[in-house]
Amino acid sequence: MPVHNAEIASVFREIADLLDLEQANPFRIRAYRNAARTVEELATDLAELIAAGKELPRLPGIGADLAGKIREIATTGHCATLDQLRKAEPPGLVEFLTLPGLGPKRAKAIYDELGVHTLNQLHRAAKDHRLRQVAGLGEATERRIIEAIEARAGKPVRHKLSVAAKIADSLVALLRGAPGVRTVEVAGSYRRSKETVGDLDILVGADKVNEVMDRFTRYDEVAEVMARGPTRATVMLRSGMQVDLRLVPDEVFGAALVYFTGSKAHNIAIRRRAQERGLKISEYGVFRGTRRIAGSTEEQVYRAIGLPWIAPELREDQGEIAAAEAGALPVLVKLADLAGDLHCHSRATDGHNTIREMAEAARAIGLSYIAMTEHSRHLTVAHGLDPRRLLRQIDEIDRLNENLSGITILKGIEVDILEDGRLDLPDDVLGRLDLVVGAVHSAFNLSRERQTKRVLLAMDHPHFTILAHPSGRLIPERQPFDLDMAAVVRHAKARGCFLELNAHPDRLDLLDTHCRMAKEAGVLVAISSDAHRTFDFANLRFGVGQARRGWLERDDVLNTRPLARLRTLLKRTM
Ligand code: DGT
Ligand code: CA
Ligand code: CA
Repeated sequence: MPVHNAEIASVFREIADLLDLEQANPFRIRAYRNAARTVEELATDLAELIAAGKELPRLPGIGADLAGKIREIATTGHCATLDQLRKAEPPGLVEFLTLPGLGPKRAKAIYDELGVHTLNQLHRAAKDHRLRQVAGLGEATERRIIEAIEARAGKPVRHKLSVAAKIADSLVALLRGAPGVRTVEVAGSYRRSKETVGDLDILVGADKVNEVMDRFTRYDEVAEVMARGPTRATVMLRSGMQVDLRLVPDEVFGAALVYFTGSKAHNIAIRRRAQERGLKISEYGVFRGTRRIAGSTEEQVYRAIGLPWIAPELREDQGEIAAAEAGALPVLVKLADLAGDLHCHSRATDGHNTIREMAEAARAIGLSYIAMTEHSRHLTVAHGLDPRRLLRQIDEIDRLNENLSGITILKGIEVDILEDGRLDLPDDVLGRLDLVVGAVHSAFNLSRERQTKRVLLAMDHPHFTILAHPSGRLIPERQPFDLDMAAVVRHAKARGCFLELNAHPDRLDLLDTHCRMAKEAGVLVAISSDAHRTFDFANLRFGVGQARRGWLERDDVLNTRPLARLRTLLKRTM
């Protein structure tokens, strides 16, 4: 079985963790961690290069020793160093290290201090809130550990949309390449752009059914073929993603696509509507008696029950059927509608590229402006900017703007909203910026009342423009914090501020329901990448998907405006 970069990276990570347990040389540990990141982010498959007898590319931080290990892992699937290190530690502890969110120090503390020696004991200890007795461990880690252990025990797991997208993209490419294939559509929650996906549901229209089935079940990421029939198959991929594939005849492709796109609630609602009209609707078509009156396209299916086509992102039985009936469906915002991006970082703080590189990458995907919004000093882990460094960056941006064509860099900041609602930088500095994106990065556990007051106070600040990732959630590990979003939306309207929809796949925050609240209140939403490297602009697609789930149209989105219009909107009048 071929080894992929992600697996090489995870071997390196485990080695680093085990070396850390042994209190080995920190430089050696860091070298493994950096190598893991480098390998993981590489676009080319290293095992493939090696199998093809090619030289490994020269990679930063990967010398002869690590290159040798890459070879060893890629060709044998094992790593002698790792095996040795594993033998030196108790097996329970080695297992703890494979859980997300449990680093070596904490794992060892749990093992030694709490006398917790197996995964079962760890699960119990987390449920009983005993892990908190270890310094640095809190409720969030306990919850994450419980989730990870339960996921392993076969309980359902959900995958981030970005993870699902990578898998879906490769599967679509694989299947489109099969002989006789006419159509491939990924349906289900993925097509509805839900922030997490339980499994992928793929529909294929093709002549040569067996060839498609073979190609699918022999895909090299398949860990197990769970079921295979003449027209459907289910596989488990090595990533833990389950994929259902169905071969569907052309005459009913549209009906199957509607059915398997869901949501279940939407399906039930349209079935009821069909029944009211004396029709039957199923994955095989819309029927009057035994006669099929629609099936080949989605448009036909909806038309047969008296509705215009409804975009997948709206299919949640949240009013879309009434809106369709009334001819009042929104014309949803599209990726191509975005004119710019109002939140990104550079190497000056925790980003990985220069400002110029970020600007050029944004221009390359068709944007005409970006705002640099580095972290502010309070966020020390990100090396946040103090006034002096921010002023220097302002000058740098002025110089860059003189030299760049086709893209304008706006001057901004992602300023921390402190616990009392003050902003983390002085007024005179903030006043020199084109926009101020304010963010909560600390004290997530305040009461609803205090958290809300904190955010409203920040918005009162005359220079405040956009509230970044309003709920603070991180998928899957951090729930939204307690905030009265209706009050925030009202206040944004009153103060002339905007709300961000952070497109990072770990955030997708503004939540869809809150997008709708903003739209109804007339508060514009900024769909922002929060890019930390040039290729992060690609995440905008997930932000747009989420905005569409929130019924947003082009005019509901701040950064669809051309630059001149945007500048007017950014000037606070209230
Ligand atoms: P997921 O996979 O949990 O993220 O969510 P979905 O929506 O992809 O759900 P999944 O994979 O279980 O099924 C795909 C679609 O098939 C679902 O959105 C609607 C349809 N479907 C599945 N089960 C039922 C059902 O019992 N009744 C109806 N009406 N539709 C169903
Ligand atoms: Ca699904
Ligand atoms: Ca499914």
